[in-house]
Amino acid sequence: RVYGPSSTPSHPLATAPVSPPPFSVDGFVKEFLHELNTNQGVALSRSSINDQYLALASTVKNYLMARWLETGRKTRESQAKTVGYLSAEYLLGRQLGNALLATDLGDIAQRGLELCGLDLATLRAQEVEPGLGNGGLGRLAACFIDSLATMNVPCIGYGIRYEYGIFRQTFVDGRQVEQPDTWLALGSPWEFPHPEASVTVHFGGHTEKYTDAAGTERTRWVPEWNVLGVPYNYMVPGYLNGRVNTLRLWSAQATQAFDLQIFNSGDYADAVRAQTFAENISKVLYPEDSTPQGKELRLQQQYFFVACSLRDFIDNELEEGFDLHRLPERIHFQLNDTHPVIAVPELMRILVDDHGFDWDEAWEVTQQCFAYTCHTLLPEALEIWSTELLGRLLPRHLEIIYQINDEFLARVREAFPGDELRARRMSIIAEYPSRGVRMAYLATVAGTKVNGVAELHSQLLRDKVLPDFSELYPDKFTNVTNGVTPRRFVRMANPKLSELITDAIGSGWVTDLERLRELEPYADDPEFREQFRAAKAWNKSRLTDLLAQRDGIELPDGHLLDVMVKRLHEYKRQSLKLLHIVSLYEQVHSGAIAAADLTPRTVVFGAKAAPGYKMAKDTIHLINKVAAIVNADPVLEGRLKVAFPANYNVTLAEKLIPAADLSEQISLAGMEASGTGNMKFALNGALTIGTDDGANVEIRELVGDKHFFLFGMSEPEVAQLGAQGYHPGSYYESNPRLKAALDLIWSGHFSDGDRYLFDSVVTNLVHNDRFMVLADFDSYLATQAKVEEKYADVDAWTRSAVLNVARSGFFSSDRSMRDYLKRIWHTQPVI
Ligand code: B1N
Repeated sequence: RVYGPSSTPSHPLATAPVSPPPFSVDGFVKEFLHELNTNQGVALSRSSINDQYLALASTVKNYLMARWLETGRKTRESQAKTVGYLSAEYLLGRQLGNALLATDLGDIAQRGLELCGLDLATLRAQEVEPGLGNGGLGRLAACFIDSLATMNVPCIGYGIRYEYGIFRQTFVDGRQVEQPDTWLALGSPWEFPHPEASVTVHFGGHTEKYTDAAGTERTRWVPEWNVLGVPYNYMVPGYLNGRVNTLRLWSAQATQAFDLQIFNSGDYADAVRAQTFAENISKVLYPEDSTPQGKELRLQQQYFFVACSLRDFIDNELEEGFDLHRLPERIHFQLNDTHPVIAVPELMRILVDDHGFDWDEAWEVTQQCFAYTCHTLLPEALEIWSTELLGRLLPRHLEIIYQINDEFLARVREAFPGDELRARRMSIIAEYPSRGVRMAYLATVAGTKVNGVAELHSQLLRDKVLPDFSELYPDKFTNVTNGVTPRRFVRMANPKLSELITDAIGSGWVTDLERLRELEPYADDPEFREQFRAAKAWNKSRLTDLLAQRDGIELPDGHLLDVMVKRLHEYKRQSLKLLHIVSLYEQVHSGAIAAADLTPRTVVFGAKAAPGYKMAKDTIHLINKVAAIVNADPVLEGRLKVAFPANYNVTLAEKLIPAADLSEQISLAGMEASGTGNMKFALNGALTIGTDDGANVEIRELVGDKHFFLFGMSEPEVAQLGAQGYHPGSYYESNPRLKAALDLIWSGHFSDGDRYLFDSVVTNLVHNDRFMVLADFDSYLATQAKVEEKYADVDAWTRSAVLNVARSGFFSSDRSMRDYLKRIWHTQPVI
């Protein structure tokens, strides 16, 4: 192994710190050229942009290296408890800009590259972002590890190094077509593979009873096949604080034993197939969001990365001489949704089968090592693994889960004697519609804490999803409202606004976002407002340039920029935004309103649909069709425009969000667990039009009703309407404006006369409408009218925008991390 004392030689130089290159333009240039020549093997005059980007990345890494090694030493020495963040997704975004910011090398790099005749922005644009996540859940993990590094908290992020991340979205005739994300193709300068520290992960087979030397009956797992997990380390630099934490992502490889066995049977082709089979495990990210797929490969992925990660941490502990009974003092594993929950029986297996713990002792330790974050309320998003599949893939783990469940149900029966219905409801094993393991229940039983991701979500989690559990363990439940990193999403993405803020209140806000409060008085300062508008205008023109070059989209000047970017999902209600657009179009063409009376508005969509989610893909197709008609319409020229750049990702978000005037957060109340895009928009000075859902509730409370456009039913109203029976058809019949918009789509107006193309979308809304789009339509349009009224008053609008920034400091992921530290992990920064 590479880690640990056994591999540390005693030579005095062994612990000498490496020194970073000199922090000067000359030092930088020297290092850059050295990297270009020695790593890329080219002279500057013969180098490609990719060579230059890779050399620049290496140069910046060299500045971080001493700090990374020093962080490792300090953490070991302090013996502090570490946070082990277990997540199947990390949606990191580009690394270079963030590393330059964390090291304060931006200016030096820019000047140094200029001396070489190169342009920093061009090299930055060469980076392909690691898209190892789908949406909010993966991006949240990336924000959290950024905050922990910045706050000097020891953390190791564990996950999967997918060879293909989230697909690249293209549009062909308005339809989504997925292309593989080849993020590794041009080199991956940010990772450090350690094949010598690989871990073997077992699958399949059966279990056996045996009697050990002490005469105790024990169980062992006799697995059938295995794969290797190869760790790849990534630096997670804190902001200007010298700390660099580690993200360790696992890649699957065939083990030699596996190959040889088949190889010896003489079938070369089979041996190669075996290798492909093993490597499939980390091949591709499942592109589902909020609705996981119950596929065998997905369970393999989950167990693969969790087994590697536990093994990695535990082996290290043993090498450093720690006793596994003390594991809870050394680590708290945070389970990012149910995807890593198989870690619970895995830790039990390690302690009981591999280290001879007795069951109760092992359960005591295990229970203290985990906490669980739930990210959803959608029933279909709660993972249940069939016992047939689990038993086939992980027979020992299924036995352990049964035993955990037996003891848990005994406890339930003790607490509620005679209440057999309750015991059945709470069983970790579901019996209907078929036998399966409810991973959320397992996590709740096993963890020290269960948290939701916004106040409303945590309350609904307690009251509606896990009510029996919150009755049994009232103290287990807590809330931690999500947050976003101000480094990437304000300081880096919005340099003009950052400069303005820093000029006004100093630079402390970057690591202490509540200090944005000090901006409040500036909302009444006309000169500040003018500068604030200038920053917004700069962001819009930067976006205009980008979209022209990236997508051939032309953004008109001077429009209200109305942005809805997030995964395409029925509950998020992109269809409501679309009906708004269609209705404006219809009203103008039916003569109900004059085009000249419309507030000039450009609506920007960004959304990927899960490849198997038909309704979502149809909605994308319809948005593109409506956009084509609206944008080509001379009557609406200069008044209404719809832009749908393909392949929305972190990189695009960084340019799009700072340019927005209006943030669309229009999910049906009670459906969006938190949302984090909503926070990014508010922090960048957009006003929100939103329902009382997820973190919108807290945004509105903080920024104030006057600076937030609330519409739609509240969660209790939604529940009531559902209970009394919701009939979307009655809204269609009774609201002429709504009917006209839906009929226009139905008539084939946006589909070259084809009445059937979007029939499923419209029929679904009129006859089913699970997310009550029609019920909220009226309120949404009325509130959009208020948006327009306010937008006409430039000063009032800007004032509200400034106050949105000033009052959104709460939504820093630093604050989220402080809450986790206090309420869940009980660990301290290491200085
Ligand atoms: O997690 C985000 C929240 O801000 C969003 O409201 C929430 O929708 C999102 C299975 C998920 N919940 N569940 C998922 C993703 C992938 C997958 O395979 C579920 N993502 C969320 C952060 O808390």
